[in-house]
Amino acid sequence: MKTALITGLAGMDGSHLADLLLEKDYRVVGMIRRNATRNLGNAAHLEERVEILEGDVTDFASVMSIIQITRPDEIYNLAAMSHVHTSFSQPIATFAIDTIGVVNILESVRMLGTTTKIFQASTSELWGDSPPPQTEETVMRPRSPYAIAKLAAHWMVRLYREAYGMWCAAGITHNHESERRGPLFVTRKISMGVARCLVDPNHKIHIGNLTAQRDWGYAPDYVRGFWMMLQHDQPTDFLFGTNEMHTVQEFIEEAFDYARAGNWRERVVVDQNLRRPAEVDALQGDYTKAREILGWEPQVKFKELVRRMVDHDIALVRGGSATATWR
Ligand code: G4F
Repeated sequence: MKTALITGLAGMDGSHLADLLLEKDYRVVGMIRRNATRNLGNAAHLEERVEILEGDVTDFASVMSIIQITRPDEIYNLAAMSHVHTSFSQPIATFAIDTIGVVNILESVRMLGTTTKIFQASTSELWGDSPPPQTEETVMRPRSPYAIAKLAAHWMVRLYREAYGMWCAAGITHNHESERRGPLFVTRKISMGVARCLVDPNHKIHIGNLTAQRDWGYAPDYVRGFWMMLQHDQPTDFLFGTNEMHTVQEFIEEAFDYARAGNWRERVVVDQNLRRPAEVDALQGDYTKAREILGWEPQVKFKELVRRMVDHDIALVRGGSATATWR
């Protein structure tokens, strides 16, 4: 039985990955931040099936001791401050979590001298304003504190691979969403907003900009790619995307059409306060390398993704448990 350590277990990707690895008979260890109240977030349903250890990726001692105690075959570093807009107001915390976190993992494994394979979650935000479609070879021109922190982490992983021969690699993921997405990301804000519009005639959805273009895929497809990367014999970075690009407005239109929620223009308010100081306009991931080397393909594309999220949130609203803030 293989052991996997997942940082960021309580997040969307962490919980989907844990679901997958448990199906594959892994022993799954999840690292979560110590809080006054234990909050497993998206991983609450896994409490009985995974080993939960409290620690913080920014704290070398806890990272080192968790790796030493659990001796994982694979580490998936998914812990991050992942909200791009927030990184502009919290650049230092973003750097600590998104850059120092992976260095703590790399250093721990290097010092312990184990053969642990390490997956690092890199991001399509690394491409910044490089024109689409992007590939692994596209020039990286990051445009946020988040992207710059992730860029430093990305290069650290590459450095440890080349300098020390360690098995570490980054998955450069384009936007990926699911029913477990946090309510402050635009897709979930829209799917929850549409669901609310069905039951509340006065509900408005506040959106920062309608024109940004993203390559939106389905998170369970992407975590499958992370696992496939670590089963490959060579450590190398892979881009994960769907090679499609849609605007925020198209996401809104699709969600309103599917839910039969009326004219979206009467429900969506463009709110300048939600604009970022610097925007990434267009991201589209050409995943040829992942398809050719790993045999990876996304199963869920744009329309199906919108439908799944909207269906989920309509059920949530009708069940009366949609309490999250989506402003
Ligand atoms: O949903 P978003 O906040 O995702 P963003 O910034 O693209 O980042 C996500 O994907 C990255 C992968 O490429 C990850 F690395 C990152 O951690 C995160 O998961 O915004 C998507 C787009 C942006 O252009 C944003 O400006 O939607 C635009 N947008 C327009 N109005 C909005 C809003 N985004 C948010 N969150 N809220 C709005 O009201």
